[in-house]
Amino acid sequence: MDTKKEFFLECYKLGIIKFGRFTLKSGIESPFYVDLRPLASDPKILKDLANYLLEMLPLDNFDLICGVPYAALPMATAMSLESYIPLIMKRKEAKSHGTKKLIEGIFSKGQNCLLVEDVITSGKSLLETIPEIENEGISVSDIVVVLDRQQGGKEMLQSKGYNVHTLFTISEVCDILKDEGLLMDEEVERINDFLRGNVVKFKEEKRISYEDKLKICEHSVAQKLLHIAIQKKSNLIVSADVTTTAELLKLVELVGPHIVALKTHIDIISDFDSDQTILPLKDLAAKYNFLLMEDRKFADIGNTQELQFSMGVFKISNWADLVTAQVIAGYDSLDCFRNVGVVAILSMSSTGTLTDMEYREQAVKIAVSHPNVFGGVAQNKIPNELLLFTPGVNLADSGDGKGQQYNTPEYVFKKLETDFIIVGRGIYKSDDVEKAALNYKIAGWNAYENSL
Ligand code: 5BU
Repeated sequence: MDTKKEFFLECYKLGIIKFGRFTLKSGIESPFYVDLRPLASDPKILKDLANYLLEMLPLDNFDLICGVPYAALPMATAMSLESYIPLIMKRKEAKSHGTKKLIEGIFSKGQNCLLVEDVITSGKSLLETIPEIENEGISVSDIVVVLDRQQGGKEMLQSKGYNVHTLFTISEVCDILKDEGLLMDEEVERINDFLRGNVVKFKEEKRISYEDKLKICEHSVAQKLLHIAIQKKSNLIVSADVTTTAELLKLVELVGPHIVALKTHIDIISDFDSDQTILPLKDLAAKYNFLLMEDRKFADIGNTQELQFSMGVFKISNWADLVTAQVIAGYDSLDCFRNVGVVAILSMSSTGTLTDMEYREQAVKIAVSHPNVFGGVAQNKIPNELLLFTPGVNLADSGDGKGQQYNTPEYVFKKLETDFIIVGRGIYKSDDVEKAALNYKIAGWNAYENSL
């Protein structure tokens, strides 16, 4: 094995190139991602790298060395130490006080400086850096780069009269990795496609089926829901946001055969009565084989939630199979939900919701680690070990004028890989409630199957 190849493989072990699917700053999707900063953490590699780079260069031409911040700074320093060519440093931004200098170190006008860069892509950032050095009266004739991503940067700079020396190109690196069995043909093809300037096609990741979910979602309520979904060929949850017991029971008679769960806001039922409301509801749940999901969105300290869950008028703990809860009060606040499954609110469907990415990340951490939680309500993908419930689903409308935002079943299955759709007004406000429920059931099931 030649030594340059061996050297690259040593570098590769530090994790400087990753293959997969990455979104670049430009928004373009790339099949690989390069970050050479880890090289500086291995002194032997950094020293060898400096020597490899120096070997390629007409060293007598240079009075100074300068690295483009930040990744190339340690590389330029190491090259200076190995070659005794003095180092200057370029700031990323001029100091806001004092000398306002952009270039630090000892230099004089007319000197020629070797510029060091870790990776060259389009060459645009180098083109911005060079004048900042030239403005100090220093000339730049040569640029040395560790890895050329082969996206036109080298050619562009050469056309402007700069000599660009590159240690590795991405094609060369792919060949080495392919030889070593570290890269599959398919990946190499994708990379070549990308380098040719084509939009790269990644295999659409497939969502996992309800059968596979059964293997990873162990909570008993998750198991029950998944079994019902498979049995009834339905992923529909109807949100029964009606306000009297009679309306509620009438609605359930119509939608019961088509749903996996009925979602209630039990506190909007004006004539609530445990015997009149809950007993018949439980009978219907047994008759049509669906679960009862109380969308209480608990959001208090554990002690208060415990009381809200089991006491008061509604005694939710007596009848709900699953409840929704915020995780805002922290992990321990969820301990009180015994003998019930908890679906954590991870993000909301309404305009201006505060559930930004940072919140969601923290919320997901609690949800996956708490044994009472088996699912999440969200408008985004969540880890496979949780079941995803998505409200804000409507086939006819895109919003309700009060902040609600709707998507279609097709969209939420394909894009969010949801497991269950929650539909309220799309069904209970329909002229033909039963037909609407059946339509949503079919649309949801087709969307699920299409997303597999
Ligand atoms: P709709 O009529 O389909 O818009 O009803 C949606 C239901 O889902 C309603 O009961 C809401 O309280 C519930 N919901 C929601 O719409 N969006 C969310 O982010 C959450 C719950 Br959490």
